[in-house]
Amino acid sequence: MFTLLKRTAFAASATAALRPAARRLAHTTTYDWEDPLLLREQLDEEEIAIAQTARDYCQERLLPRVLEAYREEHYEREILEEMGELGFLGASIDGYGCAGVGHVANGLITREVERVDSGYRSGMSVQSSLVMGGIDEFGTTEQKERYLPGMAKGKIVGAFGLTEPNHGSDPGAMETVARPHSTKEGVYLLNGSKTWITNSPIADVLLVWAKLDGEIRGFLVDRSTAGDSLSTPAIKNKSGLRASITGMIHLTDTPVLASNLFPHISGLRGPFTCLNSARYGIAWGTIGALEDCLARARAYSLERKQFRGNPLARYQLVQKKLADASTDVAYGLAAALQVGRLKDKGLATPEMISMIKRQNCDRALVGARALQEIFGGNAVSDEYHIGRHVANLFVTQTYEGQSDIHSLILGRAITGVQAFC
Ligand code: TGC
Ligand code: FAD
Repeated sequence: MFTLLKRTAFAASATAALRPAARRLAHTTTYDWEDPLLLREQLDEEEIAIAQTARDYCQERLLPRVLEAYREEHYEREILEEMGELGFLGASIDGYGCAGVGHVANGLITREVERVDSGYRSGMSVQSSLVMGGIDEFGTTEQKERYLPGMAKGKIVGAFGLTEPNHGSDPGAMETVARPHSTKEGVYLLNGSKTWITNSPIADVLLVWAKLDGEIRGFLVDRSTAGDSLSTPAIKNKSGLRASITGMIHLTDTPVLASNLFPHISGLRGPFTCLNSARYGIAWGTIGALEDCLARARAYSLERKQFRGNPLARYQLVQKKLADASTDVAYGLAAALQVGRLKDKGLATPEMISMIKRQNCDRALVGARALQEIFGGNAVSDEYHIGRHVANLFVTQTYEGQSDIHSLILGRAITGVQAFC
């Protein structure tokens, strides 16, 4: 059994429990297509053990469920509880039952989850980075004590409501508003709609960003006290991310106690601080998805024979597709690792995160799409998994700031000139 809870205990028990795994990850001096630039040499023992724990769980417990989940567009809430048991949720947070591991270890977990499916990573990211991270950063002690331990176990599910039907890339123009209740002291009423919200139909607590006196503020909308004034219908028939659950948030005079307002943060810095952490996770995760595509395409190309009994892998055009994807994997991991190390030292900037989010999402999508061609007609069968990754990776390139938006963030940092307006 593998658990991350208790950082020091984890390293000790993992060493014994994961000995066969450690052998698999042992040093080699020959070129290793699964780790071309020897990422593992840059990791410490604890990070290697955590990565292996995550890989074992994801391959043994998530992979067998994903096809059915994707077909049925069904997300099992229990997955968050399983992840909670292993310490995956809010893994970088200290205290409140969280594992308190470093940002690189957290990234390695994300990579393993998305190696199976971006939707599973999405459910975990929203819980961990966007909601638990937000509460940890901006919540009161009382808010942290009320929500974080249950969220770390996956017993309380969170959602993050920023995007609206009329405002996606420009959340600063949001229309959702909060106003003090006219008769009840210490109560706010929220009105508005959020859309494309991961986890919203199953969420117990929804971190909703709304304007109070014209300023963006963060409210923890608790389903247990919101009653019928809150509705969170699922958005069905998605063409990607079908193994995660996505919905809307409708607020009609929804009461929120003043004690559920983040007291000291206003403006877009609030939601964007949460997004920095989630975007960093996506940079690791999308490379995990590309690695899965690469491994599957390689295996297929070695097995499938065309023209005088030759395996596809013999053909130069096929090898180029594999080489391109492999290079993007290696570069993507190296960049994510560098930003993770800087994050651990407090030296990462939002622009660095925009750079790796954009590049890794874009390259993973391009790479997966090229590798898909190797499967020929079989790519259309979901049992080959590649089409699912391609559809998912389009979404990862879109949410948490579409790639072109990250280009503009970088362009602004390079030139000092604002291109959004
Ligand atoms: P701008 O003038 O750039 O900034 C306004 C204020 O925000 C601060 N800020 C940041 N703070 C911390 N981290 C960051 N990354 C920050 N970026 C900006 C900034 O310093 C400023 O603070 P202050 O105190 O001076 O007011 O604002 P803008 O309106 O010009 O922003 C433009 C832009 C493009 C940067 C921004 O709107 C943007 O990034 N748009 C993309 C929207 C987005 O990412 N939405 C994500 C929704 S959540 C989601 O998709 C979850 S999916 C999860 C899953 O399922 O995995
Ligand atoms: P738009 O903002 O309408 O953009 C459309 C296109 O125009 C994009 O290509 C964009 O790059 C481009 N564009 C926009 N402005 C400019 C400009 N100034 N210059 C050049 N190009 C521009 N949101 C949440 O708040 N919480 C969630 O949990 C969440 N989960 C999601 C889950 C899924 C499955 C999906 C699909 C989305 C989710 N989102 C979530 C929403 C997501 O963040 C938005 O879809 C994303 O920010 C883009 O906004 P939009 O869809 O409104 O596109």
